Amino acid sequence: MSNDTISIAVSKGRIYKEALPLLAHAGITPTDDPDKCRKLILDTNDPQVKLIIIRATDVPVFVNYGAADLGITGKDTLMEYDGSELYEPLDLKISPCKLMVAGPKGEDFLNTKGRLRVATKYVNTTRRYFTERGIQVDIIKLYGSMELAPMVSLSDCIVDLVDTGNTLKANGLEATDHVCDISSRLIVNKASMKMKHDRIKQIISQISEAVNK
Ligand code: PRT
Ligand code: MG
Repeated sequence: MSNDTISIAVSKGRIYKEALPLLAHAGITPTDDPDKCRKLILDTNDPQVKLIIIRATDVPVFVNYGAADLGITGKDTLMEYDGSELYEPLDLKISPCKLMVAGPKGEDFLNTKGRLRVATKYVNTTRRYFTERGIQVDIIKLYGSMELAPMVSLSDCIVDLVDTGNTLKANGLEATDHVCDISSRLIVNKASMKMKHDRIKQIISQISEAVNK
């Protein structure tokens, strides 16, 4: 992409949809609909700005390597990614939820199990959380449907995102401990911040205005 183009990697799905009004406030409106076309790079009304629509976990990777100047993804994803070339200047306050420990309803698994088996997509955050509390755990990495793990005795509990709690409830689970609050963040590649400073600063301040409106 040309040197004066700004590319923004956005997590597809709910974060993309909730980010649209914030981007619009910064004068960025996609002219393609990712639900209707197969394009991975979307044009916008600003010929200098492109949106790259990718999986949440890939957003910090693209931005860390400078393949995108800016990125929008969940704090849950960012906590798992160890990138040295990223700034995180803005909490966008969209797609909020909580990262929670959850287990079979009514079971005191923290105190009755020996070495706890925890199924999660969030391996690093989960390890940090239990280590800080002096609790020894075996972590089982899953890529989805974590709620299933305790039901089939794959694990004693899970660490997963919870919004309404309906998914836990429907699967006989309950949240027991709060790991942290989650929302989506704007991230910036450090070199891009230097080289495209004026335009990026402008985008950050316009989005920030929309967040705090
Ligand atoms: O299955 P698919 O990947 O398409 O959808 P997804 O539900 O995983 O959401 P996606 O990928 O579009 O967006 C994921 C990002 O959205 C996460 O990284 C979070 O930052 C943010 N987010 C906010 C959530 C939720 N809320 C959320 N509730 N991501 C996932 N969920 C899931 C949760 O994992 C659980 O399975 O929704 C279910 C719980 O919802 P409740 O309302 O039943 O508690
Ligand atoms: Mg997902």
